[in-house]
Amino acid sequence: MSPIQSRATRVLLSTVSSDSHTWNLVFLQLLLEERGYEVTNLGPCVPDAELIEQVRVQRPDAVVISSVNGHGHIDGRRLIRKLREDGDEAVAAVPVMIGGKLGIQGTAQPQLADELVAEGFDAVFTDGADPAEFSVALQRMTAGRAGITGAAA
Ligand code: B12
Repeated sequence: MSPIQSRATRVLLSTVSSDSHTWNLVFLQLLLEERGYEVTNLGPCVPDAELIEQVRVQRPDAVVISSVNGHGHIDGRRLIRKLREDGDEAVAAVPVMIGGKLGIQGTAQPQLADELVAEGFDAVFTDGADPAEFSVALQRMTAGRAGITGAAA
């Protein structure tokens, strides 16, 4: 008889294709790992196709996108459209959040969050968003997705 084991919630962490900043990713990886998530960090300047392929291969419970160079709202929009249009239903439906410094006007662009949600993101954290909301949103997005690795024989 093999025991039933629940597994850690798996997060694919990435930035967008234009963004070479890395400490935001390191910070988020450590934060998530500290909270018990299993994190794969794809690093800087990730092409859309590579990110989508990693979702296909790794089947994460959630994707967290971080961008701080100011192009995040443009790259993010393009990326989420491609992801949501993917022919693989599981890829297209993966929960995705984006956060960081997504535009170049700081907190003066509050409409960006609504626009990105309308494009398909499940949650958006613009500059100045409450960090406590991050954990709550991630838990909500991944609720029930952390699966069972073993089955009772
Ligand atoms: C270091 C740095 C660089 C380094 C990066 C080196 C590296 N390997 O990472 C270099 C020199 C390469 C660089 C380049 C550029 N940079 Co730069 N850089 C910075 C700097 C000084 C620090 C960034 C950093 O490491 N912060 C530490 C990490 C831990 O914090 P963070 O990035 O702010 O992330 C936090 C939050 O944003 C939030 N967060 C981030 N992502 C997410 C995601 C979610 C889901 C959530 C909930 C929260 C969240 O949580 C993090 C922790 O608190 C900032 C200015 C600053 N003081 O922030 C500018 C800054 C990010 N850079 C900026 C710019 C414009 C550029 C360039 C375009 C400059 C240029 N003209 O070439 C290029 C872009 C290159 C590219 N292709 O992306 C601007 C972005 C402007 C904006 N968005 O409004 C900033 C803000 C400087 C400024 N004030 O103008 N940069």
